[in-house]
Amino acid sequence: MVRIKINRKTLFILFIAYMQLLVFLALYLNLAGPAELLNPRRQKFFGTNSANRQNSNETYGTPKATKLKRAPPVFQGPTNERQKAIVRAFQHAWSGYKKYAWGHDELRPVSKRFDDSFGLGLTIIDSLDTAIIMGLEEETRDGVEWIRENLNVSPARSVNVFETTIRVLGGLLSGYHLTGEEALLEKATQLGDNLIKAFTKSSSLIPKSDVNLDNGNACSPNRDLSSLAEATTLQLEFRDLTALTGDQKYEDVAFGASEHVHNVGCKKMDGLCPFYIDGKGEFKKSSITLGARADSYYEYLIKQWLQTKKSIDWLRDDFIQSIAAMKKHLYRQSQPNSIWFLGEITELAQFYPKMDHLVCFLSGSLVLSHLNGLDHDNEHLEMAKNIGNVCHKMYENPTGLGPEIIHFNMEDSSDMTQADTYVKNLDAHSLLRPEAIEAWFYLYRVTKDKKYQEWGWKAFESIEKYAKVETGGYSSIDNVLRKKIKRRDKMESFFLAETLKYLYLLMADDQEILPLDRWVLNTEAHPLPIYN
Ligand code: DMJ
Repeated sequence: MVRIKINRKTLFILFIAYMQLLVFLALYLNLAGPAELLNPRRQKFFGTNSANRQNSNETYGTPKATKLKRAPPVFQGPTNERQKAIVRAFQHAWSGYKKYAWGHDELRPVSKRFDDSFGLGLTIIDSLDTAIIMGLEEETRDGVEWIRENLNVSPARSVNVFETTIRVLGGLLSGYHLTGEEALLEKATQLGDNLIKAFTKSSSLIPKSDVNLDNGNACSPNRDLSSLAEATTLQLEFRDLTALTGDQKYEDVAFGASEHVHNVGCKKMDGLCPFYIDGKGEFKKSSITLGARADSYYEYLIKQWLQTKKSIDWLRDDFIQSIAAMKKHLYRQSQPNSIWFLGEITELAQFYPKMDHLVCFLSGSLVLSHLNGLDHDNEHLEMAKNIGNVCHKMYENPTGLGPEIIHFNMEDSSDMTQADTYVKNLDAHSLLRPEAIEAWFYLYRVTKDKKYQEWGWKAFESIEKYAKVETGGYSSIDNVLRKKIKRRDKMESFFLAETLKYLYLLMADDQEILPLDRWVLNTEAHPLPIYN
């Protein structure tokens, strides 16, 4: 009989080999991504892929050891005349861009030239998931091919980290989720590695506002200040990149900025924060607003809470607290017709009855709150409807398009013919922004009230009438109060990424496309999955 002598050292080596085999098997069978193994906190957020399989009726491709991957959903394309018209508008916008600006950032449709402030082929990436959702195969194929063959995510230029994250990183990630095309994830990861330097080169948890995508230099050119929105609207995208790559660093740096703002607390105004924050992470005296520079901070509180499967309580609590503070400090009624709106608090602590078109986004966040059990007395839904309503009022003017900013009359008056709102000349332009239509999309999902579709359709007809440029593309316009329009010669990428996407979703017969309990739309309307 052969006797095998096993000493303690051999036993130890065998034990290690056995453990490695177990880990390898777990990864191979996709029972847990490496990130779950590395970081127990993430396990709470994303669970495991085996849980995904049980709770979903989607089918899965080959399990990849290093990624959380779902099979892309299938989109059937337009099912009614309104949707078909919106798809034609998308194709008109895309073909103008393709003819005169292909590979550049944005089309200038009147002069048939282009703008290049990012150097990233912005419109292709920002629009890609709209083409996918609309079922447009040729546009999708061309877009993916350009990204695969031509996109250089390290151009030698300084870009705004927030804009690049929400539009480009968000667009690449959602494109990946909706197609499964590996090149999109590869580019997203390389871009994430360039953008992350805005955090690693900062001496605080707040990232620099700008980063050079080539040499990694990072700075905040405006007096070392970042806006609240710039620092706290990166987290959905960076967390998704972590979920897909298994590399924890992306989520950690981005979430650090959110945690910092949470810890500072903005207690003076019950959770409403001033819109400037400096390089040391300290808030600077500045206005309080739901509009430019602050808006998506509030949006990402609830959307991060949803993305992380409701596992981080303080995100939910900060959101609820901030809505209560909005009601207390910013939510007012105009005169004489008592129209609810959200105003601002100036640097000098005065209430200012002004509302940006951007503020209309808040309806969506309030609807999400309502749908997810945070709205006990339907107060959030009520507020969402009132904001949807005042955003519709913004569109009641000669062109039927919404201006950039609106002001409200607060003077007591018995003269009921007096106007509740007015638009200053400098604020009368329209960039064809999405937020009002976004609001009506969310409100339609929750109420099924057809008036929201009608409002959206009217806005679309006005876009067709006043913003369409015959030779291709759509243009921002100078003054929505004048029927004799002057074009601004710019087609913003968010017109394709958001405005047309929300219109298409709003008109859908099947309101189960991109169900809101499975997808969270980033602030640029790029859908990212809620992992089970
Ligand atoms: C978009 O880039 C995003 O929605 C952002 O959060 C705010 N502004 C524009 C569209 O208006």
